[in-house]
Amino acid sequence: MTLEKSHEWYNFNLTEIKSVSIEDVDGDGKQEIVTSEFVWNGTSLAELSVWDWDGKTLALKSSQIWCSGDGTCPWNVDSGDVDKDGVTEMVTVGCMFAGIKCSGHLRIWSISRSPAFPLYGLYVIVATVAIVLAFAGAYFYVRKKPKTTQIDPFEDKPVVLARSLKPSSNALD
Ligand SMILES: [Ca+2]
Ligand SMILES: [Ca+2]
Repeated sequence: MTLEKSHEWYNFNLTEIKSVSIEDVDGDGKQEIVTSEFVWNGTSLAELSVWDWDGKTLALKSSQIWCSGDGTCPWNVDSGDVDKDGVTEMVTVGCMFAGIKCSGHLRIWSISRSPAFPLYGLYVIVATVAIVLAFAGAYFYVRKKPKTTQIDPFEDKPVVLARSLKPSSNALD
């Protein structure tokens, strides 16, 4: 077994990683490492972190800390497109104190996607310009191409419409 990467970090006084999930949670076609952490800064906090690992560099892409009550702890996280809308959800489950009782605590998260329209709009503009240029090129090509003969409808034989481009020696005659 080969260790590819080791990363240690803390937030506030205490950070405990409780669980991990691997999924493409931001829709960029690459899988992320999703972790849930218990964090303590005098109050119990929960943290959800999304990491990018490209084989060389581990980078934190997104994180969220929250407190929903005393003893908040995200014991587990899993990811998937739960509602089949094309966006991957991250689901954290854990516990918190509600009064004197310890309650289950489930949250559903997602990463907002940048709208695809700007890129789509760019494609439309490029395609439109290409089509206009193609038509313009074809138009000027056809116009510049000299017509040499045309059938005379009355005599039913070819007549010469375009003569030689060389100036005639008796052009002024
Ligand atoms: Ca991704
Ligand atoms: Ca979804």
